[in-house]
Amino acid sequence: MSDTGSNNPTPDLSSKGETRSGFVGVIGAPNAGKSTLVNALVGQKVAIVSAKAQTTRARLMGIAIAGESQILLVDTPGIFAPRRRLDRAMVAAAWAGAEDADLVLLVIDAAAKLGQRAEMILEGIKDSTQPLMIVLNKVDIARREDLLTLAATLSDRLNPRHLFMVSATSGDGVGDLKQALAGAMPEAPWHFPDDQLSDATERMVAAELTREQIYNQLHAELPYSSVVATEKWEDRKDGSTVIHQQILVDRDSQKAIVLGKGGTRLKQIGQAAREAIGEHLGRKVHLFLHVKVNPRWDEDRGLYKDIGLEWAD
Ligand SMILES: Nc1nc2c(ncn2[C@@H]2O[C@H](COP(=O)(O)OP(=O)(O)OP(=O)(O)O)[C@@H](O)[C@H]2O)c(=O)[nH]1
Ligand SMILES: [Mg+2]
Repeated sequence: MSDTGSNNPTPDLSSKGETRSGFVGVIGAPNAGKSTLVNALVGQKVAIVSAKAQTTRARLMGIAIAGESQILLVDTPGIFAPRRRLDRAMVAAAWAGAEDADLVLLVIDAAAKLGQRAEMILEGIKDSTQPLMIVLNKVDIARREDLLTLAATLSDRLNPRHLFMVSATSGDGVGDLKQALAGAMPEAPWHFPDDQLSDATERMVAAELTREQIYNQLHAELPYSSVVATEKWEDRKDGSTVIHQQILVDRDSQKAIVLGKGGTRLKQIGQAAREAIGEHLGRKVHLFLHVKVNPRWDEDRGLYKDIGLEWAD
């Protein structure tokens, strides 16, 4: 993942009017591959990814550079019919990511049917005023005839500026997409230093990396019933960092699952997360995970701020 807060100055090409920079709202149904695609465009992992739907919870910006263009990719939570307050906040964050953008990039899972969720999004963006590009993702596992039908249907209904067929995992077609995005950015000075890859703070990234392990190592509904909060962060003189994170779950039975037999599951989650966080920070990390039951974490305003979400009424 990227490092943030760099002090490097932005190259001063702006005075000659040569640079381009703008925001791309990356939206789509859960699991369409938005975060994988943002990582592929940036060229580094800035967003966590999992095989489970509803992995991304808050907006996160990944920064890609192509020639003189700085492409600010706003990865958003998948759009679905919200139930809980957290769901509402996630869906609101997704639409806000599209509203504020210079261009909307709609990501469709070409290996799945255009379901109810995709329909909801098509309805939602049909009247948006920004230019639209469509990505049919997962071409590596989609059927060719489905791709052609899907492309025709979507072009007909949404009249996008471009439609791309890509595989975010293999990288197929991603270069062409990046070039098109670069060319579509408005002329503007770069908004961020040229070595910054994301807008997430180290704390947020660390919490996300632990959550990614929860998604990867635990099954069923558990990931959706949990949240990772940072309790304590200490950068030590010896160059290492001590991080205490709390994993909040809804129920006692879930706490038992996260802990595993004799605490083995939590240990594995902690080990994998510590390695990932250490690699991201580029220094030694001491990670302490605490599991706490709080059936009302979903209603805790402070937590929303912690994970980068607006409180949804
Ligand atoms: N075969 C294949 N799998 C892909 C591709 N792109 C993404 N995936 C997989 O699809 C799953 C979901 O990917 P994510 O990037 O987390 O999807 P997302 O749209 O960000 O999902 P949410 O954050 O839940 O909305 C992961 O298992 C990815 O590895 C692709 O091009 N081909
Ligand atoms: Mg995602």
